[in-house]
Amino acid sequence: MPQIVVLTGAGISAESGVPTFRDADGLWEGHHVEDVATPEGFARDRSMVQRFYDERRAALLNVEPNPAHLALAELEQTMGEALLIVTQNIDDLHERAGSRNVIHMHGELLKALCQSCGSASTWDSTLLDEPACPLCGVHELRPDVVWFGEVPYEMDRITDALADATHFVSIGTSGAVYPAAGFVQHARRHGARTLELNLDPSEGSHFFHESRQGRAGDLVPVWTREMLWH
Ligand code: BJW
Repeated sequence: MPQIVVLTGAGISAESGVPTFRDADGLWEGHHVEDVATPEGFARDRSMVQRFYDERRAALLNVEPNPAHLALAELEQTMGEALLIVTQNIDDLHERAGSRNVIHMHGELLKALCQSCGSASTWDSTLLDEPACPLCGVHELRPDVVWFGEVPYEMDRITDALADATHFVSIGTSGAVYPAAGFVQHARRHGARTLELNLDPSEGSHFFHESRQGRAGDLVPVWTREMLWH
């Protein structure tokens, strides 16, 4: 049985209407990344960052999984736990498509993290109004997402899965952010066949055995059919 690790990035959700991060103007929905995706930016202007994530959380209600998310969920129905999705995305579109074996290495928009007691709670409303933590009652909640300089979630489980993988597939990520950008080399060193599916060649395209260019909604269903016929 093949062991597949799929890494997904913003490009897989682009056709669902979720904006990617690195636009031509270098801004992310009008913001500099260091202002909204660092602990320092949060300390400087807490309200602005809370509002930014509140707006993205609300926007999630108006988007749906696209054929790329659905094809991965269908592949999991056949492969079970032999397919692991490691997503850098904080949306819940993989889960809504039906995928269950998913690691959110950069956290989840629909969770709030208490800076006082450290617990994560399911969260679908706003944080700008500084609500109390449901567990400890302190008003110190922040989005449960991983900013620059913070350690991504479940790194041990991810590196073990990469070492065991027979196939590593990267979908819709620019390869500009570590440690995810280094996963291809780790998997390849341990013998995995590596494939990139992206609109443009990513920064690390040359590390892959194969790179296919196009929209995720077109490329992913073709690749999953190849795996099912394997
Ligand atoms: C399509 C498409 C379609 C479009 N179909 N494709 C110097 C050198 C090396 C590293 C560092 C360095 N200085 C600092 C670092 C480390 C730093 C880092 O990498 N910095 C870089 C800027 C260099 N990394 C960190 O700090 C990380 N932590 C860390 O390293 O801890 C140490 C440690 C690690 C491991 C073990 C122990 C300790 C943390 C990184 C956190 C990143 N956080 C963010 C925000 C999350 C919350 C939120 O979403 O708001 O994560 S930043 C942002 O970038 C977000 C994304 O997940 C991440 C990656 O972006 P992604 O997904 O690749 O999106 P884009 O927009 O860049 O690309 C989209 C791609 O899709 C493009 O290629 C398009 O062409 C394509 N596309 N439409 C297919 N339809």
